[in-house]
Amino acid sequence: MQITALSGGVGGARFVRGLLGTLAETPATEGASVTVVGNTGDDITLFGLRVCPDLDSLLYTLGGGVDEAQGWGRDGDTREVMTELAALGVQPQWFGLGDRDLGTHVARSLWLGQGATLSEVTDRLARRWGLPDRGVRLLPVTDAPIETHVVVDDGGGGERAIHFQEWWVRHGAELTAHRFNVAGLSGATPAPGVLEAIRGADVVVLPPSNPVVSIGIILGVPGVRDALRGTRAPVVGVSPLIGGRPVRGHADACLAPLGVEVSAAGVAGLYADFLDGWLVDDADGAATYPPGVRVGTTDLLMRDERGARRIAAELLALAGRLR
Ligand code: GDP
Ligand code: FO1
Ligand code: CA
Repeated sequence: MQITALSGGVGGARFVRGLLGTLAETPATEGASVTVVGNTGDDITLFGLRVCPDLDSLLYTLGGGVDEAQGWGRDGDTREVMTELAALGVQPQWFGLGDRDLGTHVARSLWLGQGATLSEVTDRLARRWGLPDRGVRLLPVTDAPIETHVVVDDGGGGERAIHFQEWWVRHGAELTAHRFNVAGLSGATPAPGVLEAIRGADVVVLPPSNPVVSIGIILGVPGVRDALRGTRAPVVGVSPLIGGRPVRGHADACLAPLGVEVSAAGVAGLYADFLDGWLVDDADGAATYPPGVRVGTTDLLMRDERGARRIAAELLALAGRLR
């Protein structure tokens, strides 16, 4: 069985880790492989280094090297380099890069500078983390450098665009977002293998990732949405909202500028043109969902890896790919 997942960072990575656990413990899915298409709209260049937060969360989580409490960054990391940069007066200091994590960014930037594509770089990093041995292929959604920017008030009656990470991390998403602009998106093409992974899958899964700045960016890469509409595989997803609220992060502040209801049903509406199945929390079962979408209910909180496995199994069952 070939499973393709479209993923953001922490929520997506925790779900995919659970999916791998479910596949490993279910005899019927022996030999299944998973292609993960990762969001790159969060990517940012800092101190001359290219940082890809969502790809890195996937690499570290699936590879067993993530800081479990944060869900991003390396386990056991230190901040010696950032401390030295602060002493040198180097900005910005609002984005904290750990020393081990910096190794990833140095290697990535070096290889990109030598002419490797982001796909090739990601493949080298994935091998370092043992992903192929776990049946996982990690693809950036595009090799083009794309960046999500957030349009906010400039304080003088006009508007200004800031990098998504500045809005999210520095300002805690508290500046009202008027809209999201994704630099480079309209001219971007899907990375090698992305469209094939969607068209050739037995099932396409949407983890509980941010619908606007994670999955929304992936869907915005020209060709991806059409591939989802056209694939013969069932497309099934997990709601990132429970009881009208994000479990973590600021998905509510991301949905507001789109005028979309902050609910499991509102998010399903964003995917209605290709969605076959939608797994929501028990608390959200009574809402009205887009016609033609098969809705399943369960406890959607991933308290631990076992919980993520259970949710992944329920999603595959909803898609008719388990039991
Ligand atoms: P990010 O890139 O690190 O923000 O991660 P993602 O985009 O992959 O996922 C973020 C989303 O995951 C948020 O909107 C959360 O509400 C959602 N999320 C996190 N933990 C859980 C959980 O346990 N259950 C569900 N259903 N959603 C979750
Ligand atoms: N999130 C924070 O809230 N503060 C940080 O300082 C921070 C640093 C950071 C460094 C590397 C990395 O891969 C991720 C990092 N994140 C940090 C998380 C991340 O940028 C965001 O949670 C997501 O991109 C939001 O989707
Ligand atoms: Ca992200």
